[in-house]
Amino acid sequence: MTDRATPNRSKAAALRRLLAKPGPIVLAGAHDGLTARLVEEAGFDGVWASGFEISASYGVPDASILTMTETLDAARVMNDAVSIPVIADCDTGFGNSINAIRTVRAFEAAGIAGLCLEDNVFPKRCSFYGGVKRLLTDTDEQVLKIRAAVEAASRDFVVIARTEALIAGWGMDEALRRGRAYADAGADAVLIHSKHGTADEVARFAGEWDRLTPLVCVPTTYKDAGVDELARAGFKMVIFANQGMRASIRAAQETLKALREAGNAAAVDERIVPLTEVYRLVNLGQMKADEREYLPPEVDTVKAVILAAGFDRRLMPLVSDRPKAMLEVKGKPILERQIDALQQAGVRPIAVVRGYKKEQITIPNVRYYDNDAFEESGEIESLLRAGAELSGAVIVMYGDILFDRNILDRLLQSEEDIALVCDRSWPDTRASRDGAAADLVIETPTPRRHHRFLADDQPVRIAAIGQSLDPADATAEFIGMAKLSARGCQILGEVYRDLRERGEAAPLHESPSLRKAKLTDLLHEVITRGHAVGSVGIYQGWLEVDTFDDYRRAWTEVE
Ligand code: SPV
Ligand code: MG
Repeated sequence: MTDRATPNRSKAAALRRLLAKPGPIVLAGAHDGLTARLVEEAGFDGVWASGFEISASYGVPDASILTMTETLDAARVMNDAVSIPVIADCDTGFGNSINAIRTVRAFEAAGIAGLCLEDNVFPKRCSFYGGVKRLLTDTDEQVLKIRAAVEAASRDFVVIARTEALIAGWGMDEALRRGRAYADAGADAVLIHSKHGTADEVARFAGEWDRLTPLVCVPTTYKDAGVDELARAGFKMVIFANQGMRASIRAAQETLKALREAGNAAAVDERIVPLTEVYRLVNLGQMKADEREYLPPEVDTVKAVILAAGFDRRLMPLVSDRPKAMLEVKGKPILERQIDALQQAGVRPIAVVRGYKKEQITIPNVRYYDNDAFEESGEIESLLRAGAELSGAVIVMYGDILFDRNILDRLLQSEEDIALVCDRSWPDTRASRDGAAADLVIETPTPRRHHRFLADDQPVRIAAIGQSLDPADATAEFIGMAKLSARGCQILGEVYRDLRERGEAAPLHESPSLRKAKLTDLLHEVITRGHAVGSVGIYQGWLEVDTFDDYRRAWTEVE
Protein backbone atom coordinates (compact mmCIF):
# COMPACT_ATOMS: atom_id res chain seq x y z
CA MET A 1 0.00 0.00 0.00
CA THR A 2 1.29 3.41 -0.84
CA ASP A 3 0.15 5.26 2.27
CA ARG A 4 0.43 3.45 5.59
CA ALA A 5 -2.77 3.73 7.59
CA THR A 6 -2.51 6.40 10.26
CA PRO A 7 -2.36 4.73 13.66
CA ASN A 8 -5.72 5.34 15.32
CA ARG A 9 -3.97 6.21 18.53
CA SER A 10 -2.94 9.55 17.18
CA LYS A 11 -6.44 10.80 16.49
CA ALA A 12 -7.16 11.71 20.10
CA ALA A 13 -3.87 13.60 20.14
CA ALA A 14 -4.85 15.30 16.89
CA LEU A 15 -8.12 16.41 18.47
CA ARG A 16 -6.20 17.71 21.48
CA ARG A 17 -3.99 19.71 19.14
CA LEU A 18 -7.08 21.22 17.50
CA LEU A 19 -8.42 22.15 20.94
CA ALA A 20 -5.14 23.84 21.77
CA LYS A 21 -5.02 25.83 18.53
CA PRO A 22 -6.81 29.16 18.11
CA GLY A 23 -10.04 29.17 16.08
CA PRO A 24 -13.19 27.06 16.08
CA ILE A 25 -13.29 23.31 15.47
CA VAL A 26 -16.14 22.42 13.14
CA LEU A 27 -17.63 18.91 13.04
CA ALA A 28 -20.40 17.39 10.96
CA GLY A 29 -22.57 14.38 11.77
CA ALA A 30 -22.31 11.00 10.08
CA HIS A 31 -23.48 7.48 10.69
CA ASP A 32 -21.36 5.13 8.57
CA GLY A 33 -18.12 4.88 6.64
CA LEU A 34 -19.39 6.58 3.53
CA THR A 35 -21.04 9.53 5.27
CA ALA A 36 -17.98 9.97 7.50
CA ARG A 37 -15.84 10.11 4.37
CA LEU A 38 -18.14 12.74 2.87
CA VAL A 39 -17.68 14.80 6.03
CA GLU A 40 -13.92 14.56 5.75
CA GLU A 41 -13.96 15.40 2.04
CA ALA A 42 -16.07 18.48 2.69
CA GLY A 43 -13.24 19.79 4.85
CA PHE A 44 -14.61 19.42 8.37
CA ASP A 45 -12.17 19.06 11.23
CA GLY A 46 -13.79 15.97 12.64
CA VAL A 47 -16.73 13.60 12.45
CA TRP A 48 -19.59 13.64 14.93
CA ALA A 49 -20.77 10.01 15.23
CA SER A 50 -24.30 11.18 15.82
CA GLY A 51 -26.66 9.11 17.95
CA PHE A 52 -29.54 10.69 16.04
CA GLU A 53 -28.10 9.62 12.67
CA ILE A 54 -26.96 6.17 13.74
CA SER A 55 -30.41 5.47 15.23
CA ALA A 56 -32.10 6.75 12.07
CA SER A 57 -29.83 4.58 9.94
CA TYR A 58 -31.21 1.60 11.87
CA GLY A 59 -34.72 2.95 11.29
CA VAL A 60 -35.33 3.58 15.01
CA PRO A 61 -35.85 6.74 17.09
CA ASP A 62 -32.97 8.42 18.92
CA ALA A 63 -34.07 7.12 22.32
CA SER A 64 -31.42 4.81 23.85
CA ILE A 65 -32.77 1.98 21.72
CA LEU A 66 -29.44 1.01 20.23
CA THR A 67 -26.94 -0.71 22.46
CA MET A 68 -23.43 0.42 23.30
CA THR A 69 -22.09 -2.27 20.99
CA GLU A 70 -24.16 -1.09 18.03
CA THR A 71 -23.09 2.48 18.60
CA LEU A 72 -19.45 1.45 18.98
CA ASP A 73 -19.60 -0.59 15.78
CA ALA A 74 -20.96 2.39 13.87
CA ALA A 75 -18.32 4.72 15.34
CA ARG A 76 -15.58 2.25 14.56
CA VAL A 77 -16.68 1.98 10.92
CA MET A 78 -16.66 5.78 10.63
CA ASN A 79 -13.28 6.03 12.31
CA ASP A 80 -11.79 3.42 10.00
CA ALA A 81 -13.02 5.35 6.96
CA VAL A 82 -11.45 8.70 7.78
CA SER A 83 -8.18 10.23 8.86
CA ILE A 84 -9.76 13.02 10.92
CA PRO A 85 -10.82 12.53 14.55
CA VAL A 86 -14.21 11.03 15.35
CA ILE A 87 -16.15 12.12 18.42
CA ALA A 88 -18.81 9.63 19.44
CA ASP A 89 -22.16 10.72 20.79
CA CYS A 90 -22.57 8.25 23.64
CA ASP A 91 -25.82 9.69 25.06
CA THR A 92 -25.98 8.74 28.75
CA GLY A 93 -22.98 6.42 28.57
CA PHE A 94 -25.39 3.48 28.29
CA GLY A 95 -26.22 3.36 32.00
CA ASN A 96 -24.60 4.59 35.18
CA SER A 97 -20.95 5.43 35.90
CA ILE A 98 -19.97 1.78 35.70
CA ASN A 99 -21.39 1.54 32.20
CA ALA A 100 -19.73 4.83 31.30
CA ILE A 101 -16.31 3.45 32.35
CA ARG A 102 -16.68 0.48 30.04
CA THR A 103 -17.97 2.74 27.28
CA VAL A 104 -14.94 5.02 27.48
CA ARG A 105 -12.53 2.10 27.45
CA ALA A 106 -14.22 0.46 24.49
CA PHE A 107 -14.40 3.62 22.38
CA GLU A 108 -10.86 4.61 23.16
CA ALA A 109 -9.62 1.12 22.33
CA ALA A 110 -11.35 1.43 18.95
CA GLY A 111 -9.31 4.52 18.17
CA ILE A 112 -12.16 7.00 18.58
CA ALA A 113 -10.77 10.41 19.57
CA GLY A 114 -13.37 11.29 22.16
CA LEU A 115 -16.95 10.93 23.30
CA CYS A 116 -19.82 12.97 24.67
CA LEU A 117 -21.91 12.12 27.74
CA GLU A 118 -25.17 13.95 28.45
CA ASP A 119 -27.16 14.41 31.66
CA ASN A 120 -30.41 12.89 30.40
CA VAL A 121 -31.68 9.96 32.43
CA PHE A 122 -31.56 6.59 30.73
CA PRO A 123 -33.37 5.88 28.43
CA LYS A 124 -32.76 9.28 26.85
CA ARG A 125 -35.13 10.94 24.38
CA CYS A 126 -33.84 13.03 21.48
CA SER A 127 -33.59 16.67 22.59
CA PHE A 128 -36.05 17.78 19.90
CA TYR A 129 -38.86 15.28 20.40
CA GLY A 130 -42.02 17.06 21.58
CA GLY A 131 -44.38 15.95 24.35
CA VAL A 132 -41.62 14.45 26.46
CA LYS A 133 -41.44 14.89 30.22
CA ARG A 134 -37.74 15.60 30.56
CA LEU A 135 -35.82 14.41 33.58
CA LEU A 136 -32.15 15.10 34.14
CA THR A 137 -29.80 13.05 36.28
CA ASP A 138 -28.89 14.27 39.72
CA THR A 139 -25.99 16.70 39.27
CA ASP A 140 -23.82 14.98 41.88
CA GLU A 141 -24.33 11.63 40.24
CA GLN A 142 -23.53 13.13 36.81
CA VAL A 143 -20.36 14.67 38.24
CA LEU A 144 -19.32 11.21 39.40
CA LYS A 145 -20.07 9.83 35.94
CA ILE A 146 -17.94 12.52 34.27
CA ARG A 147 -15.11 11.83 36.72
CA ALA A 148 -15.41 8.11 36.11
CA ALA A 149 -15.21 8.68 32.35
CA VAL A 150 -12.25 11.06 32.54
CA GLU A 151 -10.36 8.75 34.87
CA ALA A 152 -11.09 5.69 32.73
CA ALA A 153 -9.59 7.43 29.70
CA SER A 154 -5.94 7.84 28.91
CA ARG A 155 -4.36 11.28 28.59
CA ASP A 156 -5.36 12.25 25.04
CA PHE A 157 -8.89 10.87 24.89
CA VAL A 158 -11.41 13.73 24.97
CA VAL A 159 -14.48 13.60 27.23
CA ILE A 160 -17.19 16.15 26.46
CA ALA A 161 -19.88 16.69 29.11
CA ARG A 162 -23.23 17.89 27.80
CA THR A 163 -26.00 19.46 29.75
CA GLU A 164 -29.63 19.33 28.65
CA ALA A 165 -30.76 21.85 31.28
CA LEU A 166 -31.94 24.38 28.68
CA ILE A 167 -33.66 21.67 26.61
CA ALA A 168 -35.48 20.45 29.73
CA GLY A 169 -36.53 24.01 30.53
CA TRP A 170 -34.67 24.10 33.82
CA GLY A 171 -33.25 27.55 33.12
CA MET A 172 -29.96 29.28 32.53
CA ASP A 173 -28.80 29.17 36.16
CA GLU A 174 -29.24 25.40 36.31
CA ALA A 175 -27.48 25.06 32.97
CA LEU A 176 -24.51 27.08 34.24
CA ARG A 177 -24.47 25.28 37.58
CA ARG A 178 -24.29 21.93 35.81
CA GLY A 179 -21.81 23.09 33.18
CA ARG A 180 -19.45 24.37 35.88
CA ALA A 181 -19.81 21.19 37.94
CA TYR A 182 -18.93 19.04 34.91
CA ALA A 183 -15.97 21.26 34.02
CA ASP A 184 -14.74 21.04 37.59
CA ALA A 185 -15.13 17.24 37.44
CA GLY A 186 -12.48 17.21 34.68
CA ALA A 187 -14.51 17.32 31.44
CA ASP A 188 -12.36 18.39 28.51
CA ALA A 189 -15.23 20.43 27.03
CA VAL A 190 -18.79 21.32 27.95
CA LEU A 191 -21.62 21.10 25.42
CA ILE A 192 -24.54 23.40 26.09
CA HIS A 193 -27.52 22.19 24.13
CA SER A 194 -30.44 24.42 23.11
CA LYS A 195 -33.50 24.10 20.94
CA HIS A 196 -34.05 27.81 20.60
CA GLY A 197 -34.67 29.31 17.17
CA THR A 198 -31.79 31.77 17.67
CA ALA A 199 -28.33 31.58 19.17
CA ASP A 200 -29.26 34.03 21.92
CA GLU A 201 -29.65 31.34 24.56
CA VAL A 202 -26.32 29.63 23.97
CA ALA A 203 -24.64 33.03 23.52
CA ARG A 204 -25.92 34.07 26.97
CA PHE A 205 -24.55 30.86 28.44
CA ALA A 206 -21.19 31.48 26.82
CA GLY A 207 -21.25 35.08 28.02
CA GLU A 208 -21.54 33.95 31.60
CA TRP A 209 -19.11 31.04 31.27
CA ASP A 210 -16.30 31.49 33.79
CA ARG A 211 -14.24 28.38 33.33
CA LEU A 212 -11.28 27.69 31.02
CA THR A 213 -12.99 24.52 29.77
CA PRO A 214 -13.92 25.05 26.10
CA LEU A 215 -17.57 25.20 25.02
CA VAL A 216 -19.37 23.22 22.36
CA CYS A 217 -22.70 23.94 20.66
CA VAL A 218 -25.00 22.23 18.16
CA PRO A 219 -26.79 24.82 15.98
CA THR A 220 -29.61 22.58 14.75
CA THR A 221 -32.55 24.87 15.55
CA TYR A 222 -30.66 28.19 15.62
CA LYS A 223 -29.66 27.54 12.06
CA ASP A 224 -28.88 31.13 11.10
CA ALA A 225 -25.97 31.26 13.49
CA GLY A 226 -22.68 30.91 11.65
CA VAL A 227 -19.45 29.40 12.86
CA ASP A 228 -17.73 32.78 13.11
CA GLU A 229 -20.56 34.27 15.14
CA LEU A 230 -20.61 31.29 17.49
CA ALA A 231 -16.83 31.41 17.82
CA ARG A 232 -17.03 35.10 18.67
CA ALA A 233 -19.67 34.27 21.28
CA GLY A 234 -17.15 31.96 22.93
CA PHE A 235 -17.65 28.53 21.37
CA LYS A 236 -14.59 26.45 20.57
CA MET A 237 -16.43 23.63 18.82
CA VAL A 238 -19.46 23.76 16.55
CA ILE A 239 -21.26 20.55 15.54
CA PHE A 240 -23.55 20.42 12.48
CA ALA A 241 -25.08 17.23 13.75
CA ASN A 242 -27.39 15.86 11.08
CA GLN A 243 -27.62 18.04 7.94
CA GLY A 244 -25.79 15.50 5.77
CA MET A 245 -28.29 12.77 6.52
CA ARG A 246 -31.28 15.07 6.07
CA ALA A 247 -29.92 16.09 2.67
CA SER A 248 -29.56 12.50 1.55
CA ILE A 249 -33.06 11.62 2.77
CA ARG A 250 -34.57 14.36 0.66
CA ALA A 251 -32.47 13.46 -2.39
CA ALA A 252 -33.30 9.76 -2.08
CA GLN A 253 -37.02 10.42 -1.56
CA GLU A 254 -37.27 12.63 -4.63
CA THR A 255 -35.16 10.38 -6.80
CA LEU A 256 -36.97 7.19 -5.82
CA LYS A 257 -40.32 8.84 -6.43
CA ALA A 258 -39.25 9.96 -9.90
CA LEU A 259 -37.76 6.54 -10.61
CA ARG A 260 -40.97 4.77 -9.62
CA GLU A 261 -43.00 7.08 -11.81
CA ALA A 262 -40.73 6.92 -14.86
CA GLY A 263 -39.91 3.23 -14.54
CA ASN A 264 -36.47 3.70 -16.06
CA ALA A 265 -33.14 4.63 -14.54
CA ALA A 266 -32.30 7.19 -17.23
CA ALA A 267 -35.04 9.41 -15.83
CA VAL A 268 -33.01 10.00 -12.68
CA ASP A 269 -29.54 10.01 -14.21
CA GLU A 270 -29.15 13.74 -13.75
CA ARG A 271 -30.01 13.49 -10.06
CA ILE A 272 -27.54 10.82 -9.09
CA VAL A 273 -23.77 10.48 -8.99
CA PRO A 274 -22.19 8.17 -11.56
CA LEU A 275 -20.98 4.79 -10.37
CA THR A 276 -17.42 6.02 -10.77
CA GLU A 277 -18.04 8.52 -7.99
CA VAL A 278 -18.96 5.66 -5.67
CA TYR A 279 -15.82 3.79 -6.77
CA ARG A 280 -13.76 6.86 -5.92
CA LEU A 281 -15.37 7.31 -2.52
CA VAL A 282 -14.71 3.71 -1.53
CA ASN A 283 -11.13 3.99 -2.79
CA LEU A 284 -11.36 1.34 -5.46
CA GLY A 285 -8.10 2.60 -6.97
CA GLN A 286 -6.24 1.66 -3.80
CA MET A 287 -7.73 -1.82 -3.84
CA LYS A 288 -6.65 -2.29 -7.44
CA ALA A 289 -3.13 -1.13 -6.62
CA ASP A 290 -3.08 -3.56 -3.69
CA GLU A 291 -4.28 -6.34 -5.97
CA ARG A 292 -1.42 -5.68 -8.35
CA GLU A 293 1.01 -5.60 -5.45
CA TYR A 294 -0.22 -8.43 -3.31
CA LEU A 295 -2.20 -10.91 -5.42
CA PRO A 296 -0.55 -13.42 -7.70
CA PRO A 297 -0.67 -12.25 -11.33
CA GLU A 298 -3.84 -13.16 -13.13
CA VAL A 299 -3.36 -15.95 -15.59
CA ASP A 300 -5.97 -17.97 -17.37
CA THR A 301 -5.89 -20.73 -14.87
CA VAL A 302 -4.78 -24.05 -16.23
CA LYS A 303 -4.92 -27.04 -13.95
CA ALA A 304 -2.73 -30.11 -14.04
CA VAL A 305 -3.28 -33.79 -13.51
CA ILE A 306 -0.19 -35.92 -13.02
CA LEU A 307 -0.67 -39.63 -13.54
CA ALA A 308 1.55 -41.39 -11.00
CA ALA A 309 -0.42 -44.51 -10.08
CA GLY A 310 1.39 -47.23 -11.99
CA PHE A 311 4.00 -49.77 -10.92
CA ASP A 312 6.94 -50.35 -13.29
CA ARG A 313 8.59 -53.72 -12.85
CA ARG A 314 11.56 -52.68 -14.99
CA LEU A 315 12.80 -50.38 -12.24
CA MET A 316 12.82 -52.94 -9.42
CA PRO A 317 14.32 -52.84 -6.85
CA LEU A 318 14.61 -49.04 -7.10
CA VAL A 319 10.86 -48.80 -6.80
CA SER A 320 10.39 -51.46 -4.12
CA ASP A 321 9.60 -48.82 -1.48
CA ARG A 322 8.24 -45.93 -3.53
CA PRO A 323 6.42 -45.14 -6.73
CA LYS A 324 8.49 -44.17 -9.73
CA ALA A 325 7.44 -40.53 -9.46
CA MET A 326 9.13 -40.37 -6.05
CA LEU A 327 12.52 -41.52 -7.34
CA GLU A 328 15.00 -38.86 -6.43
CA VAL A 329 17.15 -37.20 -9.01
CA LYS A 330 19.87 -35.20 -7.29
CA GLY A 331 18.00 -35.02 -4.00
CA LYS A 332 14.59 -34.13 -5.41
CA PRO A 333 11.85 -36.56 -6.48
CA ILE A 334 10.74 -36.41 -10.12
CA LEU A 335 7.21 -35.52 -9.02
CA GLU A 336 8.43 -32.57 -6.96
CA ARG A 337 10.41 -31.31 -9.96
CA GLN A 338 7.26 -31.53 -12.08
CA ILE A 339 5.18 -29.69 -9.49
CA ASP A 340 7.82 -26.94 -9.20
CA ALA A 341 7.81 -26.46 -12.97
CA LEU A 342 4.01 -26.35 -13.10
CA GLN A 343 3.80 -23.89 -10.22
CA GLN A 344 6.42 -21.65 -11.78
CA ALA A 345 4.37 -21.61 -14.97
CA GLY A 346 1.31 -20.48 -12.96
CA VAL A 347 -0.48 -23.81 -13.32
CA ARG A 348 -2.79 -24.50 -10.40
CA PRO A 349 -4.33 -26.41 -8.84
CA ILE A 350 -2.22 -29.50 -9.36
CA ALA A 351 -3.70 -32.93 -8.87
CA VAL A 352 -1.79 -36.19 -8.58
CA VAL A 353 -3.34 -39.60 -9.13
CA ARG A 354 -1.65 -42.06 -6.81
CA GLY A 355 -1.81 -45.83 -6.75
CA TYR A 356 1.26 -47.95 -6.10
CA LYS A 357 2.82 -47.03 -2.72
CA LYS A 358 0.48 -44.07 -2.53
CA GLU A 359 1.40 -43.33 1.08
CA GLN A 360 4.85 -42.31 -0.15
CA ILE A 361 3.41 -39.32 -2.02
CA THR A 362 2.73 -36.59 0.54
CA ILE A 363 3.86 -33.40 -1.19
CA PRO A 364 1.88 -30.46 0.24
CA ASN A 365 -0.40 -28.08 -1.72
CA VAL A 366 -1.45 -30.79 -4.12
CA ARG A 367 -4.84 -32.44 -4.60
CA TYR A 368 -4.75 -36.19 -4.44
CA TYR A 369 -6.87 -38.79 -6.17
CA ASP A 370 -6.24 -42.48 -5.74
CA ASN A 371 -6.55 -45.33 -8.21
CA ASP A 372 -6.34 -48.25 -5.83
CA ALA A 373 -7.03 -50.64 -8.69
CA PHE A 374 -3.80 -49.58 -10.40
CA GLU A 375 -2.67 -53.17 -10.90
CA GLU A 376 -5.58 -54.21 -13.08
CA SER A 377 -6.39 -50.88 -14.73
CA GLY A 378 -4.69 -48.42 -17.05
CA GLU A 379 -4.03 -44.71 -17.39
CA ILE A 380 -7.56 -43.89 -18.52
CA GLU A 381 -8.90 -45.36 -15.31
CA SER A 382 -6.43 -43.18 -13.35
CA LEU A 383 -7.39 -40.10 -15.33
CA LEU A 384 -11.04 -40.76 -14.53
CA ARG A 385 -10.23 -40.72 -10.81
CA ALA A 386 -9.26 -37.06 -11.30
CA GLY A 387 -12.39 -36.48 -13.41
CA ALA A 388 -13.35 -33.52 -11.21
CA GLU A 389 -10.35 -31.64 -12.63
CA LEU A 390 -11.29 -32.26 -16.24
CA SER A 391 -13.57 -29.27 -16.72
CA GLY A 392 -11.46 -26.31 -17.86
CA ALA A 393 -8.02 -26.20 -19.42
CA VAL A 394 -5.81 -28.89 -17.95
CA ILE A 395 -2.32 -30.27 -18.48
CA VAL A 396 -2.18 -34.04 -18.25
CA MET A 397 1.25 -35.59 -17.77
CA TYR A 398 2.88 -38.81 -16.78
CA GLY A 399 4.59 -38.80 -13.40
CA ASP A 400 7.88 -40.16 -14.73
CA ILE A 401 9.05 -37.48 -17.14
CA LEU A 402 11.57 -34.72 -16.66
CA PHE A 403 11.45 -31.80 -19.02
CA ASP A 404 12.82 -28.36 -19.81
CA ARG A 405 10.62 -25.58 -18.53
CA ASN A 406 10.16 -24.07 -22.01
CA ILE A 407 8.46 -27.27 -23.18
CA LEU A 408 5.69 -26.56 -20.70
CA ASP A 409 5.50 -22.93 -21.81
CA ARG A 410 5.14 -24.03 -25.44
CA LEU A 411 2.32 -26.38 -24.54
CA LEU A 412 0.53 -23.71 -22.50
CA GLN A 413 0.60 -21.43 -25.53
CA SER A 414 -1.10 -23.98 -27.77
CA GLU A 415 -4.60 -23.03 -28.84
CA GLU A 416 -5.65 -26.52 -29.87
CA ASP A 417 -8.43 -28.18 -27.87
CA ILE A 418 -6.23 -31.25 -27.57
CA ALA A 419 -2.48 -30.79 -27.93
CA LEU A 420 0.31 -33.30 -27.37
CA VAL A 421 3.98 -32.52 -26.94
CA CYS A 422 5.87 -34.50 -29.56
CA ASP A 423 9.63 -34.91 -29.81
CA ARG A 424 10.67 -34.69 -33.44
CA SER A 425 14.16 -35.98 -32.80
CA TRP A 426 12.68 -39.47 -33.13
CA PRO A 427 13.72 -40.07 -36.80
CA ASP A 428 17.27 -38.98 -35.92
CA THR A 429 17.62 -41.03 -32.76
CA ARG A 430 15.50 -44.09 -33.30
CA ALA A 431 18.42 -46.19 -34.48
CA SER A 432 20.03 -45.81 -31.06
CA ARG A 433 16.83 -46.69 -29.14
CA ASP A 434 17.15 -50.27 -28.00
CA GLY A 435 13.63 -51.42 -28.78
CA ALA A 436 12.15 -49.70 -25.74
CA ALA A 437 8.48 -49.10 -26.35
CA ALA A 438 7.89 -45.51 -27.40
CA ASP A 439 4.58 -43.69 -27.89
CA LEU A 440 5.04 -42.87 -31.55
CA VAL A 441 3.04 -40.40 -33.59
CA ILE A 442 2.55 -39.71 -37.25
CA GLU A 443 2.05 -36.00 -37.83
CA THR A 444 0.47 -34.27 -40.77
CA PRO A 445 1.60 -32.34 -42.61
CA THR A 446 5.04 -33.79 -41.96
CA PRO A 447 6.73 -31.06 -39.93
CA ARG A 448 10.23 -29.76 -40.41
CA ARG A 449 12.66 -31.01 -37.82
CA HIS A 450 15.53 -29.43 -35.92
CA HIS A 451 13.44 -26.42 -35.08
CA ARG A 452 14.12 -26.98 -31.48
CA PHE A 453 11.48 -24.76 -29.95
CA LEU A 454 10.12 -22.85 -32.91
CA ALA A 455 6.43 -22.86 -33.59
CA ASP A 456 5.27 -24.60 -36.74
CA ASP A 457 4.37 -22.46 -39.75
CA GLN A 458 0.99 -24.13 -39.90
CA PRO A 459 -0.90 -26.27 -37.43
CA VAL A 460 0.48 -29.77 -37.30
CA ARG A 461 -2.02 -32.45 -36.38
CA ILE A 462 -1.57 -36.01 -35.26
CA ALA A 463 -2.87 -38.67 -37.64
CA ALA A 464 -2.04 -41.71 -35.52
CA ILE A 465 -0.55 -42.52 -32.11
CA GLY A 466 0.63 -45.74 -30.50
CA GLN A 467 3.54 -48.00 -29.72
CA SER A 468 2.79 -50.33 -32.59
CA LEU A 469 3.20 -47.76 -35.35
CA ASP A 470 5.97 -48.54 -37.80
CA PRO A 471 9.01 -46.68 -36.38
CA ALA A 472 9.97 -45.77 -39.92
CA ASP A 473 6.65 -43.96 -40.47
CA ALA A 474 6.67 -42.15 -37.16
CA THR A 475 7.59 -38.46 -37.32
CA ALA A 476 7.88 -37.93 -33.57
CA GLU A 477 7.47 -39.41 -30.10
CA PHE A 478 4.73 -38.33 -27.67
CA ILE A 479 6.54 -37.33 -24.47
CA GLY A 480 3.62 -37.94 -22.10
CA MET A 481 2.48 -34.36 -21.71
CA ALA A 482 -0.78 -33.05 -23.14
CA LYS A 483 -3.09 -30.09 -22.81
CA LEU A 484 -6.85 -30.19 -23.00
CA SER A 485 -9.06 -27.14 -23.29
CA ALA A 486 -12.54 -27.22 -21.76
CA ARG A 487 -13.77 -28.42 -25.14
CA GLY A 488 -10.91 -30.94 -25.28
CA CYS A 489 -12.03 -32.36 -21.93
CA GLN A 490 -15.53 -32.59 -23.29
CA ILE A 491 -14.41 -34.45 -26.42
CA LEU A 492 -12.40 -36.94 -24.38
CA GLY A 493 -15.34 -37.44 -22.04
CA GLU A 494 -17.79 -38.00 -24.89
CA VAL A 495 -15.57 -40.52 -26.63
CA TYR A 496 -14.90 -42.34 -23.36
CA ARG A 497 -18.59 -42.56 -22.47
CA ASP A 498 -19.38 -43.88 -25.90
CA LEU A 499 -16.70 -46.54 -25.58
CA ARG A 500 -17.94 -47.55 -22.15
CA GLU A 501 -21.40 -48.11 -23.51
CA ARG A 502 -19.90 -50.70 -25.79
CA GLY A 503 -18.52 -52.43 -22.70
CA GLU A 504 -15.41 -52.13 -20.59
CA ALA A 505 -14.19 -55.54 -21.69
CA ALA A 506 -13.91 -54.68 -25.38
CA PRO A 507 -10.33 -54.15 -26.59
CA LEU A 508 -9.23 -50.62 -27.45
CA HIS A 509 -6.43 -50.30 -29.97
CA GLU A 510 -3.29 -51.59 -28.25
CA SER A 511 -4.99 -52.51 -24.99
CA PRO A 512 -7.01 -55.64 -24.21
CA SER A 513 -9.87 -53.64 -22.63
CA LEU A 514 -11.11 -50.12 -21.95
CA ARG A 515 -10.33 -50.66 -18.29
CA LYS A 516 -6.69 -51.36 -19.06
CA ALA A 517 -6.47 -48.72 -21.78
CA LYS A 518 -3.60 -46.24 -22.00
CA LEU A 519 -4.02 -42.55 -22.61
CA THR A 520 -2.67 -43.05 -26.15
CA ASP A 521 -5.43 -45.61 -26.90
CA LEU A 522 -8.11 -43.06 -26.10
CA LEU A 523 -6.27 -40.34 -28.02
CA HIS A 524 -6.01 -42.60 -31.03
CA GLU A 525 -9.74 -43.26 -30.84
CA VAL A 526 -10.38 -39.52 -30.63
CA ILE A 527 -8.31 -39.02 -33.80
CA THR A 528 -10.05 -41.91 -35.56
CA ARG A 529 -13.38 -40.24 -34.90
CA GLY A 530 -12.22 -37.15 -36.74
CA HIS A 531 -11.35 -34.80 -33.88
CA ALA A 532 -8.29 -32.61 -34.32
CA VAL A 533 -5.36 -33.44 -32.04
CA GLY A 534 -2.56 -30.90 -32.38
CA SER A 535 1.16 -31.52 -32.10
CA VAL A 536 3.43 -29.15 -30.19
CA GLY A 537 6.77 -30.08 -31.71
CA ILE A 538 9.99 -30.04 -29.72
CA TYR A 539 13.46 -31.37 -30.32
CA GLN A 540 14.66 -33.28 -27.24
CA GLY A 541 14.88 -31.48 -23.89
CA TRP A 542 13.05 -34.17 -21.88
CA LEU A 543 13.44 -37.71 -20.64
CA GLU A 544 11.29 -40.47 -19.32
CA VAL A 545 12.45 -42.70 -16.49
CA ASP A 546 11.55 -46.23 -17.57
CA THR A 547 14.80 -48.11 -17.09
CA PHE A 548 17.98 -48.00 -15.07
CA ASP A 549 19.68 -46.40 -18.05
CA ASP A 550 17.04 -43.66 -18.12
CA TYR A 551 17.53 -43.09 -14.42
CA ARG A 552 21.29 -42.84 -14.83
CA ARG A 553 20.80 -40.42 -17.70
CA ALA A 554 18.53 -38.32 -15.55
CA TRP A 555 21.35 -37.85 -13.05
CA THR A 556 23.73 -36.66 -15.72
CA GLU A 557 21.28 -34.43 -17.57
CA VAL A 558 19.26 -32.81 -14.79
CA GLU A 559 20.71 -29.82 -13.00
C1 SPV B 1 -27.05 13.79 17.88
O1 SPV B 1 -26.66 14.11 16.75
O2 SPV B 1 -27.44 12.68 18.16
C2 SPV B 1 -27.06 14.80 18.92
C3 SPV B 1 -27.18 16.17 18.54
O3 SPV B 1 -27.03 14.41 20.05
S1 SPV B 1 -28.85 16.54 18.51
O4 SPV B 1 -29.52 15.55 17.73
O5 SPV B 1 -28.91 17.86 17.92
O6 SPV B 1 -29.32 16.53 19.87
MG1 MG C 1 -27.44 12.41 20.31
